[in-house]
Amino acid sequence: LHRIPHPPRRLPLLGDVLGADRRRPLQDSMRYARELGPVFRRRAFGKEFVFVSGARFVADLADDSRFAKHVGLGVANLRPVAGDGLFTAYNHEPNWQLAHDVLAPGFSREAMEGYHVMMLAVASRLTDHWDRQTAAGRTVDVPGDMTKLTLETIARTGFGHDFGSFERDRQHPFVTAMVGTLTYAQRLNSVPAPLAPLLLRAAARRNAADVACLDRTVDELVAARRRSGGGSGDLLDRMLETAHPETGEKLSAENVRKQVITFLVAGHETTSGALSFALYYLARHPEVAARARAEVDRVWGTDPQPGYGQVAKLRYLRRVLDESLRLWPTAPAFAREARHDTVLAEEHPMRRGAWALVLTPMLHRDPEVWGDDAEQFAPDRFDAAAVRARPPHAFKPFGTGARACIGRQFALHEATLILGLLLRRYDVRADPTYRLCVTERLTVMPAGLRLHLERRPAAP
Ligand code: MNH
Repeated sequence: LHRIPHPPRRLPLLGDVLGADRRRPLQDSMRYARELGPVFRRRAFGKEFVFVSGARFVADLADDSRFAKHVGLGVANLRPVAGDGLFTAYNHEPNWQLAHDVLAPGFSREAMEGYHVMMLAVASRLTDHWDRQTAAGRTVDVPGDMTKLTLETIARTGFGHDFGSFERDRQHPFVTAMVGTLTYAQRLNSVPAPLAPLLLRAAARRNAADVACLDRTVDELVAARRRSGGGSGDLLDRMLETAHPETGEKLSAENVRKQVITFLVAGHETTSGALSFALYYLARHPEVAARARAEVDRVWGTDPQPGYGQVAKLRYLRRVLDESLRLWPTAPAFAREARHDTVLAEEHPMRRGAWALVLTPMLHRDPEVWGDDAEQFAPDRFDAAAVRARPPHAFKPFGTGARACIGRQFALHEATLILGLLLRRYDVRADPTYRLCVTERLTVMPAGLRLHLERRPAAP
């Protein structure tokens, strides 16, 4: 450990906490990575935390035979919310494998084709809303409306549920509670664990109320499904009815509750951020937007309902999305622990159970892989030849290995579809005074982003 660089001034107990930006722990750590390099450590409340962002080191951490997901920091803090649900389960918990095997077919190609039509239906609620805003000469609230869209999409496709987000003046209480729990889980990292009940007493009480709200929402949703006696074979049906193909085991009622919360949250918050950042970059780079729009016009024509297979054909638009996820991967860190004593990249000895946090946005800016212009938005980095020329583990917006994102294809399909529909329908203009301001609640989001839209005359 002593060979790993750390910030110069360190206080007893507090460590490197002074001067830290407690509302933006990720961007704070990104600053340290820029100063201290691809592997560094910070000390807080008597503990050392190792941060990794060099592609060479992350490639080694991605070796599943030596490393596995570590449930720590923000993820561990979400255990009271999501329990042994898929995202927060410990590797050794039997419910992980059980739920993974039961739910994975819910993300197969056939399943995705079924979601596509529902995604289009939700998209039309967004464009109806944006048409009205635009006709009234108003700008649109990008992160707010992307959150409505992605929540309705996962609720409809996965659970046959309608939160009515676009018909409400304020966001749904489920979203308020979710943002509360994510913010609280992040804040827990900024105080010494034993003092948390004291220092965060009021916040802890609010958090308990938020968790209760999430539980209540989900319990009602599940009860409604049980009353109606089965849906269309969606994620919720799988959770409630499907037995494991080998063991015949089913998810328990308590575990179903945690999975529903997990999927409703993980299934929309990060996709909302990804869409918001992509729209930010599209508005800032008119030449990129023009090229992407020309592709949509060419591939989709004026077909008002592009088919499932039409989405993956938007190759350039997909690069725009990848490049946005490179600069701002919306789940911006993941942790890896050593499965047994090992040496990281033949340099740093790690004991069994020792772990490190991968700072994905800095991995995605490693100049050795991405070049000296790594901070620039340039979608052509993702053309096929450039991707082939890069080492395999340099781009990790969906994590890695057995515990990587199960919803990746879902998110990419939804986001590409929506960006295609929006580019075809509107010209987007950025507010020239807007400065990118990234808020953090374990996830990242471009705060306060509003866009000025104009309907394109001939667009369907
Ligand atoms: Mn998703 C795991 C990023 C969309 C459901 N997701 C992860 C991880 C990352 C991630 C990173 C791994 C975290 C870790 O190692 O600790 N996820 C994203 C991003 C998007 C996203 C950037 C959108 C863009 N995720 C989605 C969607 C769903 C989903 C959509 C569901 C429909 N994600 C999950 C679940 C896990 C996960 C569930 C946990 C998987 C597991 O551990 O088995």
